[in-house]
Amino acid sequence: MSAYHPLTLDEAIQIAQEIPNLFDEQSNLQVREIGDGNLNLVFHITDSNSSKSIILKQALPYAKVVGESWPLSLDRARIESEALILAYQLCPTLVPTVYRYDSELAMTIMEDLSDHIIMRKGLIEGNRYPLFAEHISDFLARTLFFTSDLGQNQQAKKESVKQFINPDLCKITEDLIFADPYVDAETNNFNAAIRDAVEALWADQPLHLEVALLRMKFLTSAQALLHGDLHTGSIFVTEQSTKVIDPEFAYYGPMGFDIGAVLANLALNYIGQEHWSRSEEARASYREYLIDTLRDTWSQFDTKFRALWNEHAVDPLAKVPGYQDLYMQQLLQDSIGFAGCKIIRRTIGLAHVADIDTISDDRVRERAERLALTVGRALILQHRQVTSFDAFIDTLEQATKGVQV
Ligand code: SR1
Ligand code: MG
Repeated sequence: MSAYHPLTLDEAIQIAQEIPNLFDEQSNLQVREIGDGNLNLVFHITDSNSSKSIILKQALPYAKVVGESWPLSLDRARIESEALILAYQLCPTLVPTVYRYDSELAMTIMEDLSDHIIMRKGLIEGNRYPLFAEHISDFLARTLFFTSDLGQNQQAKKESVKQFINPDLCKITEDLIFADPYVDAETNNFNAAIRDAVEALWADQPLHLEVALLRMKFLTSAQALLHGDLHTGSIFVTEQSTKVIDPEFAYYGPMGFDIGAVLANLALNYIGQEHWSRSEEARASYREYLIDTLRDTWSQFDTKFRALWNEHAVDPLAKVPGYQDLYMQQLLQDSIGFAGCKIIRRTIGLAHVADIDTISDDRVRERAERLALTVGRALILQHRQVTSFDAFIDTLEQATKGVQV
């Protein structure tokens, strides 16, 4: 079964059966295709005679969300499996184990995380994840530090940059996050009720200037190996555990892009709580939990990244007085700017988030969408002046108090 083709259910079972030391001969394998993302096939394979199960993920040669008219390189499957393996070396408890990668079939076989829930779903259900900030700040600090020029040999890093050149997937981001939402592009997808606010964004020259600067950074800054798509749909959680999946967008880019993705998606859930069906008190309490998680994520990341720097930096100028503080301030500013871009793209661009899209009341959904645009725009416009993470929280809370439909 060597030449590339999308696998059938039977073929997925056959492949799973042939993996050495995984399922035994008495196994009775069952399979379901469960891919609900935008790009790939995902097979869930279980043995009904034992508790064993695996995930087989196969890249399609086009973007599933659009169809064959949007071709995509199968090399992203290699990038995803190599990024997962690298992340496993740096944070073994925070990513699934990769059992096998097959370049011909563009397929990765990995640990099944069915005992976890996709974080976006968990947040929409109103669950709390008390260890998430600790875990994700570990993931961000370790993956970003040790793949940067601060944390790895600078010649080795250049080889690694080559390994993770990912033009097709970067182009998706360049278009869908840093270009299309700011013009009347065909890929845009928004609620007709907010057209006035969208047209205002299309005409907003000061905003476009800031987006151009962030886009330039995404295009040119090979600061560290990024996950590249670190939203809450790429994170599995339980109360005790966090697992980052799906790094097919991995490439060497600006660190703030990954940090901003986490911040933006927590903020999108906060914004989506406009639809809260429980008591006002319960909504306020859940929003407080999200604010605490946002604060803890940034502050723990900041502390951990600085600690890694103090202990492990290999750059000969790393100890220059003042360098670390300026570096961290730049990271904060980048993270806030990228978070703003991500909030806007998830509101009016091609791919949305269920946190807002599933709000059934039209007026409430419209209010949430307007709030998202207000927050995203404010974050982008101020990002180069920010000196404290409080600016992110203040923007979110003030805008929430102010937006009326
Ligand atoms: C065509 S792919 C649309 C989006 O899905 C992925 O999760 C990325 O966020 C991408 O931008
Ligand atoms: Mg994905």
